[in-house]
Amino acid sequence: MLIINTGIRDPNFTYMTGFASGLFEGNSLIISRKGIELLTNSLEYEDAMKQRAPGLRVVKVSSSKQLRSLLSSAIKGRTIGINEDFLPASLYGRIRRAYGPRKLVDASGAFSNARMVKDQGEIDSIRKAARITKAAMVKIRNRLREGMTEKELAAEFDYISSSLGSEGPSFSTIACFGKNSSMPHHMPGNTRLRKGDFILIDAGARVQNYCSDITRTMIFKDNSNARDHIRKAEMYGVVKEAQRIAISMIKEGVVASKVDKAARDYIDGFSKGRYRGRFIHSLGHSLGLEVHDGNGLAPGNREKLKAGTVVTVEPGVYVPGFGGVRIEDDVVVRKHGAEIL
Ligand SMILES: [Mn+2]
Repeated sequence: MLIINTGIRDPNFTYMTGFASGLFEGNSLIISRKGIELLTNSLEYEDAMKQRAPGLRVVKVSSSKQLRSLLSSAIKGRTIGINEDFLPASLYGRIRRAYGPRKLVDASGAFSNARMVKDQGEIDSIRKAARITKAAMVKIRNRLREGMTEKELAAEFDYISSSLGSEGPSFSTIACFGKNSSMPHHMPGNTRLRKGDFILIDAGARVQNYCSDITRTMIFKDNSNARDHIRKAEMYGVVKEAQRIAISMIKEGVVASKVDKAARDYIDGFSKGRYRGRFIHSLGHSLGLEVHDGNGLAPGNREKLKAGTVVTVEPGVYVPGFGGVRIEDDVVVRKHGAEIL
């Protein structure tokens, strides 16, 4: 198999090397029955040698001619697995033309299967990342002030998260005020925080490259409009209960779509269907080196949950023009239940 990074690292490069730091721009990884070989350059060589695990051979390539000859001898006439989910079409074409493989086959499925079930070290990293994000969610409460913008809140959240030990956000922090919270992927803008507003924060940290993904929804101070406040509290309660139902069902062997359905049925059936159809995305996704690391708790997913898989559980209720509530936690599927990270 051949993994080639572009300006960003292929997540499978990270998976195979375990490298926490360094960019390894344009570097190649050749994986064969003989072992793993990293073709790097003088820019990254020291970083590679420092982090090198036993079994990884590091080759410092000093010229493009040398690189071409190394790649050619590895590829020519052979069937090569590549990651079609990552490799740009331009690079794919160049490999085919320049190195004459017998065949290029997609290995992305094999990688995602291997990555799906986590070992204890991987789970520990996700747990640390989840704890950082949850601690930041608590700390941010003291920074909330009337008139602040969503952008300011997102920036302060990222600062707190970094100071608690995150290597960086696992995706762009989502912060929504008021009715903006009815849009699940709203990007923080210049909307200012007002009394009685929903505050929805969806954010994640990275530890040893592993991601967390947590959402919390709050109501900012009390609202003079008591009817709106009761409605918001009700929405929160519905989502919280849907999440509880879903988490209580999760264990090894349960069909993924059934967990989604249980949460969805509860939301749809609440109070004669007051929120029917207001849960507009799937219940959760697999989490790991990437925020969306593979199949998850989605309506169409007939797979049975495997022990050691990490998934998000994130029901939501969205009422356009009014606001939305989402609550998201990360859990490990275990033999007899879910472990909340
Ligand atoms: Mn998520």
